[in-house]
This record gives sequence, structure tokens and C-alpha cells, in this order.
Amino acid sequence: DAPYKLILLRHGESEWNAKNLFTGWVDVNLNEKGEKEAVRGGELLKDAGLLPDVVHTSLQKRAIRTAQLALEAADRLWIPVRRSWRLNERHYGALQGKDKAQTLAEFGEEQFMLWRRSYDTPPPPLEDGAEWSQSDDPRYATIPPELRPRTECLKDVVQRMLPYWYDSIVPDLLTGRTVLVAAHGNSLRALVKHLDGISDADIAGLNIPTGIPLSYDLDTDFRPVNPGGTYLDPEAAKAAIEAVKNQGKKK
Ligand code: DG2
Repeated sequence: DAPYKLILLRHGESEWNAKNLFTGWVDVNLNEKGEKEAVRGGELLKDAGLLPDVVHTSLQKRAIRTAQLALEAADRLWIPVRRSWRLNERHYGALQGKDKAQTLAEFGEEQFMLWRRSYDTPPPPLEDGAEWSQSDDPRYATIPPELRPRTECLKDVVQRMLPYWYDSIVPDLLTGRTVLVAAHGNSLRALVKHLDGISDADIAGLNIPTGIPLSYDLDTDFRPVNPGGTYLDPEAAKAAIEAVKNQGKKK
């Protein structure tokens, strides 16, 4: 049996996922469908007997509320909680607040995919004080100025997420706890890239659906015994992954 159990959970559908807008660090809430997905995620955990002993979330309410709703459904609201900006969604720069379909139409498929899924091309930066900027948000006041993102590519996310993985999540795993990480499409893609050793090129094709727990059994080197992880509802995950991939092409 693998010694360490890790569960990844992308938040349920948000108000802006439903509107097909680039979100990034904008702190949008779950919509009703997203709340239901989160509850279902918790029920899946309970049914699988995968009960988290500790939960890590970003500082964004869509992930925080997803964790809360899922843990409530699994009767695990009492477990310790840790949060970090390092689990936040990728900062989407000047694309934050923009419509994905309109952006695709305006800039073309190649540029759109470069911004959305390339490993190392960030969107243009978002000016401090701009409409969808978080430059004045008190929750980020403790981030050293030189680390505060104004845009990020996935490579940047890997770089700021990994210190949290090693300093905070791995130590919890080492104590034998089952760890739940409730986060975002791209912060989880960054973690999956690391866990599964996915190449810079191949990570472009990996999409994570909302609200479906992805469980990893890790060996003593923190490598997956089940590469790619195991979705607790594989059928639903398959359809939802396709939908994420095709965002921008609809609406
Ligand atoms: C989405 C991901 O983040 O978008 O920022 O728009 O997971 O917090 O809903 P999330 C966003 P894509 O990179 O899949 O377009």
C-alpha cells in the first residue's frame, strides 16, 4: 500500500466560469451549480472512504467555499485548515475580466492558446489599480513586493507553488495524514505537472474539471503509484475535461 494519500479538488463552477470570463486572481464566488458540485465532491470522498485529515486552500473564496462544502458533506468540517496565496489561481494579467470567446475571436486561436496553455508565455501584465487588479487587497499585503504577480504563465505558478508543496503540504503527508488540496484549474495543473513529471509541452493538453476529487497515492519519494491520479467519478470527469478544453469556443 502506498504510504501517502493526496486529494486534489478544483473548486466547483464559479460565476465567471459560467460566464466564460478569464478569472485568475479576481475573487469571484461559486454559483449554485458550483455549490452542488462541491457538495457532491464531498459525498464522493465519503463514499470512497477517503476522509481528509487536513485541508489546504488558496486565499480565494471559490476554493475556500468548495473545501467547506465538500468537508461538510463528508462530516469533516473539524479538520485543520491551512491557506496560502501560493495555491491561488494563476494570475491572468490583463486578460482578467475578459470574455474567453471574444478573446479567441479577437486574437486568433494561436495567440489565445499561447496565453491560455503555453508553459512560459504570460499574458500582458495588469496595471496596479486597474479594474480587475488585486494590488490593494489586504489579503495579499504580506507577499513581498517582488513576488506579487501582475501576470503569470504556468511556469511562474510552478515556481511560486512548489515552495508551499515542500514546506507545508509534504510535511503534512509525512505525518501520515490524508491531505486535501482545494485550489484552481491552473494551480492544480502546476502541481500535477510536478507530481507526474509532465513535460513543458505536454502539460498544455492537461485540463482539470471542476468539483471532482482527483486522488493520488504517493510512494516514499512522493511519486504517484497511480500516475495521473484517479478521478472519483471518471465518467463525469471525462466529459467535464472536454468542456474545459473547449472553453472559448462556445457562448
Ligand atoms: C480559470 C481557469 O481558473 O481558466 O482563471 O479563468 O480554476 O479558478 O476557475 P479557475 C480562470 P483556464 O486557464 O482554464 O482558461
